[in-house]
Amino acid sequence: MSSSFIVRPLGPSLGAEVLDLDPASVALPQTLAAIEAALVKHEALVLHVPGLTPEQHLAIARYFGEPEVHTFYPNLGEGFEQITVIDSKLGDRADMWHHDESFLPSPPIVTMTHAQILPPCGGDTCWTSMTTAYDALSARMKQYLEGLHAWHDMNGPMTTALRQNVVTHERYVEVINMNRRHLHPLVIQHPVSGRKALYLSPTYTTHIDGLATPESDAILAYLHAHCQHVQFGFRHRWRVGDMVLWDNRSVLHNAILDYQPHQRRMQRTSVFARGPFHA
Ligand SMILES: O=C(O)CCC(=O)C(=O)O
Repeated sequence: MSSSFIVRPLGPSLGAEVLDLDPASVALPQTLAAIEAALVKHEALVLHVPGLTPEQHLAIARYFGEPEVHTFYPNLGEGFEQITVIDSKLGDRADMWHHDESFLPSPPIVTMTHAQILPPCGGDTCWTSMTTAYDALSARMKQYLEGLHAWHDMNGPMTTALRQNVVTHERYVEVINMNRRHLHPLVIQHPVSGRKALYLSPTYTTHIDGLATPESDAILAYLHAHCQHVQFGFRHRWRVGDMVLWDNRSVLHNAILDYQPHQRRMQRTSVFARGPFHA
């Protein structure tokens, strides 16, 4: 059994694929250490693992951190509660730019999604590199953002979901009452690479703490537009059996909703850091 593989970059800012991976070696510590190093470098990493078992999926997740049992989505059931199912047939999708659950005090650091059922075309996922976006800011803007914090809130997307009939009113009220919001620095530092990244999204970030509303709105509008420049992005066209891992401290992602009425079903796990989620 070989634990070595080739990493081929897929995008200039982020994204790479792992080639010649021995499927039997995928959950070995030495393979996972090499996958982790490639993930830190490339921020989103595609593995071609059609035969991946739920046991192997969880072994990969446990290597990176504490796998989450997701509050909102169904899962694979007993023994595999940490493997969440996102199935368009149930109305579930994530067609918005976001870091996973950034409204939590310590949001997931890595997410891994394994494609199960795909539409004939469409259903791609996009990522944007928040480290490259940060690097491209002017020195003046970097200075301005230093020390600022922004609120991340679950209520806005829940209201959108209610309006789209994706959640019931009972579920909406239940989630709103959880009061899921948290203040995070606008710029975080990756604990392994040391790179700085913007930490904000049009989905969850409501405002910058301590600024007047028009100033906060103008700065966030500028930063959201800046982060979505195509040159910071990477788009993956899925094949059944692909697993993409991404580092939520370095990227935003958005799963394009352009395939209805076809089905798209993914199995995914996100993991929490065992220590602080940023440096
Ligand atoms: O379905 C996808 O491609 C990604 C969905 C998503 O946003 C997630 O799993 O966090």
